[in-house]
Amino acid sequence: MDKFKRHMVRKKVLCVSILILFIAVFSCVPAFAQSNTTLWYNKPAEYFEESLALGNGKNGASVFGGVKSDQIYLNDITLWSGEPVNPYMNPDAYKYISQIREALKQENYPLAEKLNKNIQGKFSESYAPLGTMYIDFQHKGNVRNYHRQLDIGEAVASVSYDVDNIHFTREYFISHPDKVMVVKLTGSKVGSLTFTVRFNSLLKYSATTEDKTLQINGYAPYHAAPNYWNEEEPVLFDENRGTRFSSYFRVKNNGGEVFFSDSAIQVNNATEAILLISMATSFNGYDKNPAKEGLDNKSIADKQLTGAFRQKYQELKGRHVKDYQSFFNRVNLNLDEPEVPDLSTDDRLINYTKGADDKNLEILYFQYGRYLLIASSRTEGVPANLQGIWNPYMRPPWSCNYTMNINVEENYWLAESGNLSEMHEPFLTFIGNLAETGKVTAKTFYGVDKGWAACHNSDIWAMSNPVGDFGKGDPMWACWNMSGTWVVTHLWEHYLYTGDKKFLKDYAYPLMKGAAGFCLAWMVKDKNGYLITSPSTSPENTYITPDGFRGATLYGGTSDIAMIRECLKQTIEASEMLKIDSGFRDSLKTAISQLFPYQIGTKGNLQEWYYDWKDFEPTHRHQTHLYGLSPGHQITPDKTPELAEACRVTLNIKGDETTGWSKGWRINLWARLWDGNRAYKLYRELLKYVPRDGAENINYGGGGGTYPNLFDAHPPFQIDGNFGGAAGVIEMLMQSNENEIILLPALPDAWPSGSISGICARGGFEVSIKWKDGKLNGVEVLSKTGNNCTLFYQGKKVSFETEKGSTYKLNTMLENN
Ligand code: FUC
Repeated sequence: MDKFKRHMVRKKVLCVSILILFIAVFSCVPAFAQSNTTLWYNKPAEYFEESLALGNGKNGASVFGGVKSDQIYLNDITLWSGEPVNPYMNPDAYKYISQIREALKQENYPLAEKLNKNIQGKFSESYAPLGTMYIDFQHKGNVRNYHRQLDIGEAVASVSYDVDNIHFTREYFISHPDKVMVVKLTGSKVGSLTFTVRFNSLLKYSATTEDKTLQINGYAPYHAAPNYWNEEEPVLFDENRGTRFSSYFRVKNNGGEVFFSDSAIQVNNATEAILLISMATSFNGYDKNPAKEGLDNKSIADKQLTGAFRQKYQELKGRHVKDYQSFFNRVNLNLDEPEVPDLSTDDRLINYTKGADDKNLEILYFQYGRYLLIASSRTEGVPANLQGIWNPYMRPPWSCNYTMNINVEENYWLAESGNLSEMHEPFLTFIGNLAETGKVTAKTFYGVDKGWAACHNSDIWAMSNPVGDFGKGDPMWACWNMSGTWVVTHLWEHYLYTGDKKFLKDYAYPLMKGAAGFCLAWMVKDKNGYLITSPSTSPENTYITPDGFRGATLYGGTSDIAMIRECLKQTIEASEMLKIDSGFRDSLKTAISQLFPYQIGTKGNLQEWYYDWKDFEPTHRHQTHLYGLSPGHQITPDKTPELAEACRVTLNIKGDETTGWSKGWRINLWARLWDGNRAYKLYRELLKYVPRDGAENINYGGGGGTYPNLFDAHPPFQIDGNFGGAAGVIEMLMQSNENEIILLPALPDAWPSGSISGICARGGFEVSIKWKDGKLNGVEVLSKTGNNCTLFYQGKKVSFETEKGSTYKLNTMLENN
C-alpha cells in the first residue's frame, strides 16, 4: 500500500477518534514566549544599508541617527517618474509573431532571436526619492553611550547618547492612522536642546515657511531611464509634467524658542520637541495625469499635519503602536533559545556568518520580513517595489520598479502565510490596473484579442508591454510575456486563504479568466500535437543548441507551460466554485490535458528547454522552470516523486551560491522538497553578512546576503530576499494546499525545539505548532471559514469538520511519536 492509501485508511479511524476524544475548543491561540525584536547598533549609520527603515505602508524613512547631524531619507511610495503609459506604443509589433513562429518551426534559432527583438517597447519608469531631512545639532564635547535601535515589536526607532553629562534622546515612527512621521527629541537638562531642521532633494522643489510650517513643494521627473541604460538625457524634468509632491514640517516645542527661515526651522534651548513631517503626492491612479488630474498634494500634506499637530505625542504613538501591533503580533516564532547575545546586530550578523549559532537572529530576520511588509505595503494599487519603499537614488538599481519575472511576486510570498493578508491587497489591486494596459499589450504585441498579458517589468503606471527600448533589448530578459499568468495566481491564493467569495466573484475571477483566455489564444500545437508557447523565453537564462548557438528564443519553454498549467487549473477551480462559465472551463480542461509535459534531461534534471539542450550558465540565479515545485503546486515528493527528484538534481547543478532573492526562492524550493537541512543551510547563507554598498560601489554580480540593517543584499539592496527568506521559514514549518496542511514538513536539525503561532494555511486556517526534540508536540487550528480541515504529519493524517471561529487543539497527531 503506498503512503497515500495508508493515509486514507487511517483517516477513517482517526476522523472518528478525533471527534470523540481530541477536539477541544479554545477561545484563543496560545501565547508563546516573545522573541527578540530589536535591531541595535553602537554607532550612527554611514550608509543607506546601515540606516533604520521605518514606514507606514506609504511613507518611508531611512534613519541614520547621526550625533552632529541626523540624516533621514524620506520616501513616498506613490512618487515615481513618468506619466500614464500609452500602451499602444508599438501597434504593429504583433505582425512579426507569425514570422518568429515560422523561424522556430524551421528550427532557425538565430533568426527567431533576431525577429523577437521586434516584440519590444519602452522601459518602465523609476521610483523617485522624495528627499532628505537633516536635523543638525550644536553639540560640543565628548559623545558617550551612543545607542541606535529599531524595535520591530513597536515599529519605533530611537537614538540616545550623552554629551557632557546631558542625555539626549530621539524617537521616530511613521503612523499609518495619523499619516505623519513623528520625531520626539529630548535633552535631560532644561533648555539643552538646540537644533535646525532642513531639507534637500534630487527632485525639483522650492521651500517656504507659512503658518509656522516649513513647506516643501516640488515635482518628480516625467521620465527617468533605467540605471543600466544609456540615454542622452536620462532624467527629464518639466514643471508642467510629472508627479507633484509636498513635504511639510512643523515643530511642537516644550521650552525654548522656534524660528523660521525660508528653508529651515531653528529650535533653540528647548527641553523637548516633537517634529512632525507630512508627505503627500499628486498621484491619483495609474491612468490619471499627475500634473493635470492629480490629487491636491499641498492640501493633503497640510491636512495631515494639522490633524497630527492637535494630538499629544503619547496619543500619536499609542495609536501607531496599536495599529502596527494589530498585524505584527499575529505571529510568534520561538526556537527555544533564551539567550540573546549582548552584541549589536551587525556584530551578531558577522559572528553568525563565521558559523556562530544565533537562533534569535534567525527569528529576528523572519519577523523583520513581516515588519518590512507592514511598513511598505498598505497603499491600494501600489505594491512594494524592488526596494519596498526605501530609495535615495534618482536612478535606482533596475529603476526600483516592479520586476515581474520573480521579484514582485516573491515580495508577496509571505503575505498570506505570514498572517498579513491585508498587506497583499496593494499587489492584488495593482493586478486590475495591469490587466487594463495588458489588454492592449495582448493585442498589439501578441496579436491576441482575448484576455490580457503582461511582461517582465512594470511601474506605478501599470505598464505591461515587453521592454527593451523597441528592439535594443536582449530577448533573454526583454521578451518574456507570462507575468499576467503568474500574478493572477496571487488572486486565487488570496481567496484560498480568506475564503472571500465576493472578492473571487467580483474582482479575482474576471482577471484570472482574462489571463487564462490569453494563454488559450497564445498557445500553438507542436509537431506532436502538444500545446506549447511560441515564441517563448525562460526568464534570463540562455541555452546552447547542439550546433553551438546561444540564444533565449525557443518554443515550448518549461516555465511558460508550468505557469499556464497553474493558471488554467486555478481558473477551472474558481469557475467551479462560482458555478459559472462551464463552456470556458471545459476548454481550459481540454487545454490542460494537451500541454507539453515536463521532461527529464539526461542528467536527471528537470528540463528548462523543449529539447535537452545545454545551459549557457548552469548555475544561473533564475530557476523559473521549477515554478511547479514552488511557488506552484504541481510537483511534490509524494505525488510526483520523479519530477521532485529532477528538481533536486537541477538545484544541485545550480549550487547554493546566488543572489539574495534567488537564495530566498531556493529556501522555499528545498522546503517543498522536504529537505529542511538544505533549506536551513540556504537560510544561513541568506543571512551572510554583506558590508554596505554605498551608491558608488554596487556589485550587481556578487553573492547574496544581508546588510548591517538586515536589508537583503542582491547585492545591491533588493527587498524580495527579505520576504522570500521569511516565507521560506514558514514553508519549513508548515505547507498547505487547498485540501491539506502538512506540519513540520522540512524541520531542520538545527531547530530541534520551538513553536510558531498564528501562521496561515490555505483553506482558511490559522495554525500554531509546537515541537520538541524534532517531533511535533502540539497543534492548534483556528478555523476562519468553517472549511473541513486535513492535517498531515509524518505519514499520519487527520481530518475533521470545523466551525467558523473555533479553535481546535489536536493531540492525536502526537501519538506514537
Ligand atoms: C531580474 C534579475 C536580477 C534582478 C532584477 C531586478 O532582472 O535577474 O537579478 O533581481 O531582476
